[in-house]
Amino acid sequence: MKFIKHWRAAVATSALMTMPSLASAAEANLAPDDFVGISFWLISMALVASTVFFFIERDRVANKWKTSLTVSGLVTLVAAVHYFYMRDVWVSTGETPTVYRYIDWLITVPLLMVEFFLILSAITKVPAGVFWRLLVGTTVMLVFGYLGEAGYMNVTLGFVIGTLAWFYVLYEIFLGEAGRINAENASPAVQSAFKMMRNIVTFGWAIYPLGYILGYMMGSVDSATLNIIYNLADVLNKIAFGLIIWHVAVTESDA
Ligand SMILES: *C/C=C(C)/C=C/C=C(C)/C=C/C1=C(C)CCCC1(C)C
Repeated sequence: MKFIKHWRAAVATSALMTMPSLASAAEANLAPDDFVGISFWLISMALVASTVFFFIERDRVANKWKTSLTVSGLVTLVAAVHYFYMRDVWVSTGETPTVYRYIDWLITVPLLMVEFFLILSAITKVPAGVFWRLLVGTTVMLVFGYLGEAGYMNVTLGFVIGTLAWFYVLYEIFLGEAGRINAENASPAVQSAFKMMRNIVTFGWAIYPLGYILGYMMGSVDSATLNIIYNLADVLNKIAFGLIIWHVAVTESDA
């Protein structure tokens, strides 16, 4: 108890000491009319809450579903930390934090894709090839997108190769082995989750290559609009995607 009291006092003192310096850096604080900045804040907090939710709910589902929820929680955790940085870049400079987005995507997108393998693995035996194709396909998509956007290779070529890799993973989950295993072996609940997740990867994910074309290649969308769209897209593509998995895990565990 004594220790906690001292510790509390220490925290309070150091908080007071940092306050003047924060106040003097007023331009680094969120302005009430900075709606892009506010959207960065909102999604940061929603991602933190989702992470806690997925990790706690892991207790509630059958063993074979736990890995899926762990991965959902890791996706929102990694994204939350990146959003803290992106929010700071935006609020203090008004610039688009592209490099943080790509680092975030490089970790979270392959993990999201591997969820297809994991939910099928909870119900049947799935060849490791499915895992690797989903992982490598998404990684190639992002690496070439980055090389194009950062100017290490021709912008259009980077975009074309990235898009082909996206089509490749779409093929895998619609018509390839993953799609077939789902159609032939999955319960109705798993099939319906698989379908919703597949639609997210098709339509929700299309926002990013569109942003690349309109925002980066053509310059016809301003960076504020683009950031709001990306921020909202991540609510669907990371949090709602995780909730679909949570829902099927709970349904199948209770069955
Ligand atoms: C949570 C973040 C997600 C789901 C991000 C997804 C990003 C993409 C689907 C990016 C796709 C791109 C292409 C299909 C072509 C090349 C340019 C990219 C990387 C923007």
